Amino acid sequence: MRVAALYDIHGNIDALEAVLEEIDEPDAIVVGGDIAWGPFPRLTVERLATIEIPVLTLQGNADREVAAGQTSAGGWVDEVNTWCASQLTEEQRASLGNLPATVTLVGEIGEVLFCHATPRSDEELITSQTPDAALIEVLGGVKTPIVVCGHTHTQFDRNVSRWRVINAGSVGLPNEDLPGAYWLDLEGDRLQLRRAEYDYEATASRIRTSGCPYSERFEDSILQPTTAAEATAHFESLRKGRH
Ligand SMILES: [Mn+2]
Repeated sequence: MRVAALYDIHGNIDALEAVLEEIDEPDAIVVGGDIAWGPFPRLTVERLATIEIPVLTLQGNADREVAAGQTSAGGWVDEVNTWCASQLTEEQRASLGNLPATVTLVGEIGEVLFCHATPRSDEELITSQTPDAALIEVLGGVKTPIVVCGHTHTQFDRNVSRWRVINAGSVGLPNEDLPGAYWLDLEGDRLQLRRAEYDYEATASRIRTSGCPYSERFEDSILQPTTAAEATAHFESLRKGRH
């Protein structure tokens, strides 16, 4: 079995195209949620619908919020959310609202559970630096030995207790040391964290004229992403604040 996991595309159609060009005839694609919220919501949703190999799509927090037309975050995030919702048809929004939270696949590597943030939540924060005890608490009831997640937009691959936890990274809005479209290639018993390149300057200029509010924020994060270390430290401080 070969599976390409494409997480957190976030309306970045060019990044999605770059990954689709790089993937080598997988048996299936798992789209790990947070599809439309970003500069090209409609193009992204429509492109995913044209893929001819089986696509299993999960719901991320942003998909849930775009479908509902509101976010819990408020501020600029909510403004972008309202705009994204306005770019989609009612049918496209309804389908974002109806996606499953998790999917499980079985391959040579064993059973793999795909979720957006954690198996129990579409917005809980876990990172490469989350202490083992906290991660074990999050994974408590999970029977599947391999868990693939996203949401925090930084790739990692770690073992804790009886689990292997992999963050597939973000296709469209990575928090990584280099720009790129980050994804996970699962082939047989091998898991490979990958990065595709595309023309970041061209994408940034395209975003500038997309009509998406706060377009400069998207341009900046594509040209010069928040680094993995900065993002991880930020998410760890938020995570500690919640517990
Ligand atoms: Mn998310």
